[in-house]
Amino acid sequence: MSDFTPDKKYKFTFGLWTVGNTGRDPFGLPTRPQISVGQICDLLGECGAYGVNFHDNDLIPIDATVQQSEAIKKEFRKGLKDNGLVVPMATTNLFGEPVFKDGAFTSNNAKIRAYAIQKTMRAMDLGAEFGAKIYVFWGGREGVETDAAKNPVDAVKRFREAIDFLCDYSIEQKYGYKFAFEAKPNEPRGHIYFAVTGSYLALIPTLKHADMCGVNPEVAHEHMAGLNFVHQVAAALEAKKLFHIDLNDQEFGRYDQDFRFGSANLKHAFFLVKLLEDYKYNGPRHFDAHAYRQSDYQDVKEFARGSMRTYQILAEKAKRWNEDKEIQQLLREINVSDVHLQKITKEFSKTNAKKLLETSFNRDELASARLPYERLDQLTMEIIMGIR
Ligand code: DIG
Ligand code: MN
Ligand code: MN
Repeated sequence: MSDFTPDKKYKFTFGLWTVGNTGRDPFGLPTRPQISVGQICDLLGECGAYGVNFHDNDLIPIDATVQQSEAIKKEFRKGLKDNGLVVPMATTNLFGEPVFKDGAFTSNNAKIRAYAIQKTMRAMDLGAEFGAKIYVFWGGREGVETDAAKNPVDAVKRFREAIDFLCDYSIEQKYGYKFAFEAKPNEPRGHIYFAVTGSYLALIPTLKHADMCGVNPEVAHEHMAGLNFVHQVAAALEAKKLFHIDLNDQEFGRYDQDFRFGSANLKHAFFLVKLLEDYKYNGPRHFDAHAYRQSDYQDVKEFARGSMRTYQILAEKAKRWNEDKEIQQLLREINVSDVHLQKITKEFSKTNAKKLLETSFNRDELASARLPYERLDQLTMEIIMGIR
């Protein structure tokens, strides 16, 4: 049994804003002091993380002078070097400043849309400076409280225009970015456009540079929509569009809780880890989450360690599931093949259509096939509960 020391092969990352979260919430003031980017790097280094991500203004405050900016970048570079951390992903804060109160790329004001694109260009420059190759877009303010305010078709067109422009900027600058779109159904807007990962998977083929665009699904955000996150990730994987992933946890029907990975829905977390490991997902595993508001920084480290440990523990359990003889026997019984029929339905032809129409099926016999899912699920639960 491994001791579950964080393994770099999993590329565990955290945002500056995650372990640096000061515990503020919409109803309460910070419960932890703000720590510097250097201190955040030291904390992540101590916990064994692979990398760290940032929004432009997590790193460089929006009104920083050139001198302040250079000093912070110097401290960050030292923190990365001292702790052996890399920066796989960067993103833009297009949701904090009042100017974005009615959206950024989808704002009704062309000047604000242009400013949002400019701010993103500069943030892409900053990310490239630290070697980021994945650029995340989370449209936290791209939405409405009333549909009287904005035409939702115009919103899609405005978002596409911004992304097409920024893809060309990345190409012209030779940044080599892969863009990853992150969905969320609401909060902070009453209704956010592109509410779920599938919304972005539908948009991507309509983009000028669809090849460099993918998704960054987040557990909490799909759970907020009441969806099975594993199925959303499977759709992205199958489409070869899973460019990044935000791991955390979330009670269904709640606001965006951004809990420690696996701390609310262990069974869902198990199947997610199994999916990522079975399909050899090779991107960063980013814990976009934060410690409870009651935690001090000693406990914030436990949040970070716990996120990574849970992932690795579940990866070991997924391996056990794949190697479990009774489970694998049940799967063989459940999955009935028929070489002849599979050949016919694999590709349409007049001959195959004729053969299929001439085939007789015994519905009662087909319906009587056993599906021992209770036994299969109980065995799965016993692996998750640690007694198998
Ligand atoms: C929130 O879930 C969003 C922002 O924190 C950020 O833009 C993105 C990065 O993973 N996730
Ligand atoms: Mn979230
Ligand atoms: Mn996120």
